[in-house]
Amino acid sequence: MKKSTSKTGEALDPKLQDLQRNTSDATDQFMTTDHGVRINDDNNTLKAGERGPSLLEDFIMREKITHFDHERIPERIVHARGSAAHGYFQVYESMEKYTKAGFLQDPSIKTPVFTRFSTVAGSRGSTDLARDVRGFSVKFYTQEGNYDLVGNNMPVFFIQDAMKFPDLIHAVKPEPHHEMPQAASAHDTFWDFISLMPESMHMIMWAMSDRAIPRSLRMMEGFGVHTFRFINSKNESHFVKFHWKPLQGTHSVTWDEAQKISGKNSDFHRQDLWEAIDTGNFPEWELGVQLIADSDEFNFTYDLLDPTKLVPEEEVPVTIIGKMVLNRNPDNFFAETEQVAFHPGHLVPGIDFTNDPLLQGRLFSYTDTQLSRLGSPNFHEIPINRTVAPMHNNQRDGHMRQEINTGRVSYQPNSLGGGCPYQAKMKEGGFVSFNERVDAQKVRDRSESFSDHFSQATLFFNSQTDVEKNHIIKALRFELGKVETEVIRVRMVALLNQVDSTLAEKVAQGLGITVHNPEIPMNKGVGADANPTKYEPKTIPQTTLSSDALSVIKNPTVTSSIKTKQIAFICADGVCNASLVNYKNALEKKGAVVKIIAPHLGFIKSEEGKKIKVDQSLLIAASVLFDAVFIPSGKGIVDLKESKEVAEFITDAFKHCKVIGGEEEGAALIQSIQIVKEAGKKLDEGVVLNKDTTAYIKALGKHRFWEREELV
Ligand code: HDE
Repeated sequence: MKKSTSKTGEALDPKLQDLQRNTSDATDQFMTTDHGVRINDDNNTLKAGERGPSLLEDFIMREKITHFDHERIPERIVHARGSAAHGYFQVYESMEKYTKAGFLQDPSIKTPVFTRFSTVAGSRGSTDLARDVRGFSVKFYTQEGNYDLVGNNMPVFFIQDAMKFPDLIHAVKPEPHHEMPQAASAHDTFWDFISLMPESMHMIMWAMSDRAIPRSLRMMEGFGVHTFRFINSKNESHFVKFHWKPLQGTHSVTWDEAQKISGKNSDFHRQDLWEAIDTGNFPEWELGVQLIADSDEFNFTYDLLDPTKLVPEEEVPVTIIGKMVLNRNPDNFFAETEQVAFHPGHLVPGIDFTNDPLLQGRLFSYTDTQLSRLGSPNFHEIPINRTVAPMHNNQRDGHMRQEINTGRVSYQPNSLGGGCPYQAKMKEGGFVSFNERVDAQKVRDRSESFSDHFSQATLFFNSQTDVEKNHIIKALRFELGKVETEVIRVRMVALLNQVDSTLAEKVAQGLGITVHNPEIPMNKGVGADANPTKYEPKTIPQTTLSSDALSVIKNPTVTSSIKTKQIAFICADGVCNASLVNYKNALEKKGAVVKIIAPHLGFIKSEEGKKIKVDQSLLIAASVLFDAVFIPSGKGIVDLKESKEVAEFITDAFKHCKVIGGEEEGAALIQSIQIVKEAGKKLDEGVVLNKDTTAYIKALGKHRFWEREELV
């Protein structure tokens, strides 16, 4: 076993390293078979004569091909497309008052984590920039066992009961007859289902918002979604909602950009995460909790067990309790990112579930799915899944068992093994479920307290800025525009009308229909729905409340730091080196990443005769892959006036409200682009022409100039 330190991160805990880095390094080693026999020829099969048939006895060739034939395992049914990294979590202050969880007690302890981000609907090879929810799963390797916080980048979910999950996923996945479309909810079956599920309306607002198209996996919030419990050493319970707040700020791209990025670089998010960690710009999130006393359970207008509801931060503030830093890329995608098995039921003492019926169903699903995905109940022995806590029990055998259990005892109680392994009392760290009183009749039903499907959807819509509202309207027009069955659109617009009448009207306008088409009854097509009236949208007074934390643009986690922002410098032979270097140095000093883009790869020659290395040619680069663009001065820049790629670059950057800067010839070139010309005097401060580097950097700190959308 190789003992190594991370290339960019901190030295690993040696114990964790042994358990989880079952790495092998072939440097200076002979090639062997799987069984250690040195291989003499890896290029030719064993044949009867040079031109003769291959021989069955060629065990070397058979072993190689057999292994290859079995290289694939089933991808995850949901969240198949993912990217992950190692890091650590550290609590700021002891949380002893609320929880006895060991990793939340001591601020000096760094608990190793492995965090996997994912999209939900697409297959393993699908694009990163699909409009979708993002998974946000964190495995904490604590001294008391593994704790998994398996959340999303949105704080609520589409459905209230696990029973509906297969239906939701069947509806959103590519349609079964022709397997289209890939990684997209913009098709009939998804919206058919949603239009008959009013409980999904709050989540639909999130999924149609910019949250569904993040700029980077590093720039997303994360949420535990369900309400959990913290349990302290006195066995007192508090309800808890988990939040991850990115210290890089929360940012999104526009839908037009997302679609173009999918074409230009479908690994955009994966590459961004990898490169940030590789270059030492470790992404960081703070962990926040909303804590609610047990006695306050019923003091809300919604049910804490309902996963389609959030607790507004204005009602219960988020207390920041610690920080996660991701500082090491995986060594091997398959061994780590693909084989990691998360489970909301991986708990440690001090954290417990609630009766949220969606969470309860998940507790069954995650082990069950690993059995078919990883193929054996021994998936906990795969290095990435191993606990760092001592592990002893009487589970035995099964496919691919790694551990060699010694002795004759594999049962409890026993006297032959001295009663080992012992059960642990609560004070010895044994997990004891919270002793919640449950006194009820068996029913297959839903609580009446889950029946308001619209108030928080309205709250979310109310909380958005006009720009964000507009993005939601456009997203709905796009998605429903791709739906071919008219009745589905009509039903959807009627549901949206329960959320916000202006929203419904604007979406309807785009679809060329009217709200409330009286000829089509709401539940037509519902078929054998056992209880259609229950699912029929109820008209309820629309709330006027709003919450700033729900808007990305108003979000307090937005930072003005320009660290890791990608800036395209459009250059050509004859660029002014002084102008280029002045800006490049100023930006790099603040942590931005500058790439030199020119008509051809290799080198260009500046006005001053200096050789400048080109990072990307105009053929490969595109505005959508960058956060901002700058064109330096220089006589040679004038030649770029005829370039269609440059015109498209600036036009897209302008349309997507990005910062555009230029000096002298560069500024003149920008002003000559049609879309900039048309804006005339109405140019905003994001177009920084013939100003100093400070003005450009200040503009970059704003991320986007959304007011420009009106001009476009
Ligand atoms: Fe999952 N979910 N889920 N889910 N989920 C899986 O587990 C499931 C739900 C989430 O990076 C699967 O190992 C059911 C909510 C994430 O590896 C599967 C229900 C939330 C990931 C599964 C839900 C999530 C998964 C597929 C309804 C947000 C990726 C492969 C009761 C809080 C984990 C696997 C990773 C993965 C089932 C609902 C988040 C099939 C039955 C709500 C982030 O077991």
